[in-house]
Amino acid sequence: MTPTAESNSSPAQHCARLLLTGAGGNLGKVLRTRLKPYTDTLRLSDISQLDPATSGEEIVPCDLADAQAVDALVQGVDAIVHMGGVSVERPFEEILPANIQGVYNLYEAARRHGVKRVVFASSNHVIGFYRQGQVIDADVPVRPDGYYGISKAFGENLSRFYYDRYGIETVCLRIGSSFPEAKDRRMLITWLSYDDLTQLIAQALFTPHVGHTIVYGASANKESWWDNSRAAHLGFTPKDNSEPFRAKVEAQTPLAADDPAARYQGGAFVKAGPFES
Ligand code: NAI
Ligand code: 15L
Repeated sequence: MTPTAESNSSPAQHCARLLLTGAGGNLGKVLRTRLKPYTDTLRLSDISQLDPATSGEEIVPCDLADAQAVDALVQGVDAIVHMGGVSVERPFEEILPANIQGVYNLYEAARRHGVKRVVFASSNHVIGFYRQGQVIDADVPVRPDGYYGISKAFGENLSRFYYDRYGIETVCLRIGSSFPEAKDRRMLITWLSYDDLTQLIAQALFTPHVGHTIVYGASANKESWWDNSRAAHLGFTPKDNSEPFRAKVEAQTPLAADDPAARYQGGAFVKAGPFES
């Protein structure tokens, strides 16, 4: 059984100190509660101010772009769930420090402090320029749909290097759309419920041998563009699906068929920019 926030994790799904970056973000706030059963101490970090620590928590504020601060942040943890960074398409100058320098700082700190497992929040925007309807697995060449997607591809490649060179295991989660509800037609396919996200992270943290794994993060939706057979060893078995949102979504006027947001898997991200002032 996969533990939930209401049940205790099994000894095999538990660690002494777990670091969650991006703890002040949308998913970070959800995971702050849901990851507690998996650890004695949940170390929470963000560049933004967090609610004060409660029992079993510690707060370590940190800018991921600050190498020294990241080194201190990572010291003493057993595993890392890395959700922090810029989470949408933005000018490259904003992406660079948080997502590129930041993920490098994190892996360098993990190497120095002997952390052996990272769960990295990648994104579907690594493959955003594949056509909607095309089914792809995690071995296809990346086709990022912007600087944000490029930064996530960098994180995937960096983590592969840190596995090959230093044996740090990483599961890269190519998360689809993790929100309370599927909000549009694309999200009927890309939606990942919070319960399924939590299960995916637990499997990524505690499956014994993951090496370097890339897995798509979507619930068991009626339609899927993503084939997770390459990540079957994680045993990720999504339980939810987006059908409860279908009627509300299908009442919306559809995008024109030739709208790039309706043609490509990355949706509206493929139309963002350029960012000249
Ligand atoms: P979010 O934007 O709500 O949270 C990101 C957090 O990172 C924020 O609290 C922000 O303050 C923090 N952050 C930004 N720059 C930072 C820096 N330089 N140093 C330290 N912290 C910094 O994003 P959300 O939705 O919670 O996503 C979490 C992660 O999952 C992100 O990495 C995002 O790219 C990824 N993801 C999320 C998806 C979703 O559907 N929510 C889909 C695909 C990927
Ligand atoms: C992402 O990577 C973003 O972080 C999130 O805010 C959504 O836009 C999601 O992808 C998506 O593609 O729906």
